[in-house]
Amino acid sequence: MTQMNCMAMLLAGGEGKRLAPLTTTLAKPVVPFGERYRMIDFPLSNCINSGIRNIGVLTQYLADTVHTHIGDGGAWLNAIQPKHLGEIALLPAADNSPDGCYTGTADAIFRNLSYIELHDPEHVLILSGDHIYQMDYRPMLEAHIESGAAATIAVKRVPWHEASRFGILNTNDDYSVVEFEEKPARPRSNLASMGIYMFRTDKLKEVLTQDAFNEASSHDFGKDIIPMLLQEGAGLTAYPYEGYWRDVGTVDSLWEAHMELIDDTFQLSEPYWPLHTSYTPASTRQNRRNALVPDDCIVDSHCRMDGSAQRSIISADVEVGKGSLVFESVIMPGARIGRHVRIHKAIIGENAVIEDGAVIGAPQAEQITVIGPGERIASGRKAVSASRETIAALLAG
Ligand code: ADQ
Ligand code: ADP
Repeated sequence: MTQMNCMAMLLAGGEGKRLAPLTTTLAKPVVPFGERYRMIDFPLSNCINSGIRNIGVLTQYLADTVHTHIGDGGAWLNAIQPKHLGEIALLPAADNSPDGCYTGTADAIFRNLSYIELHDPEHVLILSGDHIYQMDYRPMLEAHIESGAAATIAVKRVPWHEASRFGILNTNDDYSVVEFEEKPARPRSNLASMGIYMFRTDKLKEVLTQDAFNEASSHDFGKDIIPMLLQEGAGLTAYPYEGYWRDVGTVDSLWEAHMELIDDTFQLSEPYWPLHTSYTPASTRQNRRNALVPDDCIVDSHCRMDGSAQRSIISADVEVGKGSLVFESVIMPGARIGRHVRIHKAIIGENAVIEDGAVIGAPQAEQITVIGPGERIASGRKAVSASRETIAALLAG
């Protein structure tokens, strides 16, 4: 693939309400993942590893938190040779839309068509900022070019009980898309759109311009653009992806993806597919007690682990005090866990402080307990997510 025939536009402006309280002070794409990465590191690294080095990052909600993480893009662009080739450009709604906001994902790209024209690629890859996967986009581009499609959608089978949170489609044997429904209440298939689209640039411009003048449209790829392409009979092809992929837009899926990481269902970084990030641990001290940590945990080398843990992620710059037990939980970077704390089935946000003797979550809890970034749980306090029964009882009055 030559440098110039494909560029990427990465949608990183969504609010991520379903990840609250992790997204109260952070945009969803920069929510931590693994022991020292953030979600957006996955699509950015995938681009760099696939040879795509011109990337526009569209930001809106808490845009500064994304901008701070990306900086000048050097962490990704300079990770492989030749250094400084290409660019990662920040495209905030505040600067690129007349009223200072993108009204939807399609509007976000529409408002930045001039940025795409500047690079003049033949194809544009549209990506989300909240997916955990290691995908080589080159075979998708090849399949897209070979089929001659106006647009190609990456697809994957998902568990049936999750199908209604995705765009669901049906294809012919040749992978041409014959049916598409965005988040159907009663899905007729479990073949899901991964929200990853490869467009011929001329077709992208045409369809976005047409959509911009449609007042009835919500200017969203899943709700408006894909159904419109299908309706007008434009060539729409599916590209089946076999590797690990997870949309981590909900607390449950974020926790489950971390447990899959522990179970070795996938690796964060492979020699042939490195994961790059700009995060550098604040503490320079290496954790010498790592040898004592059981195999079923991922413990960053820059943390202070004086407690015990099972099936958990202990991130960079975390401190866990003596006598504390962390079970099936994710402790995000910089969190401080005091002594004799019990944590079960929880996600502890960045820089949260859990004081001595506090109890977070419960062994048999149905729900994941989430402590927000910077939140403080006082000594001896209990914090447990309400069970479904309790919530049902509260709602019933
Ligand atoms: P959702 O995941 O619901 O469905 P959406 O909320 O539109 O997709 O977000 C997609 C990406 O765009 C996210 O990275 C989000 O942060 C970003 N985004 C949202 N609004 C934005 C805005 N105004 N400006 C900039 N960025 C914005 C989509 C598809 C489904 C598909 C799933 C797969 O619509 O068909 O199945 O992705 O995860
Ligand atoms: P949630 O977890 O709340 O579903 P998303 O980021 O996925 O969070 O956004 C939900 C919906 O709201 C999507 O359809 C998205 O396009 C839309 N949306 C998100 N942010 C904005 C925004 N700033 N302006 C307009 N629409 C938005």
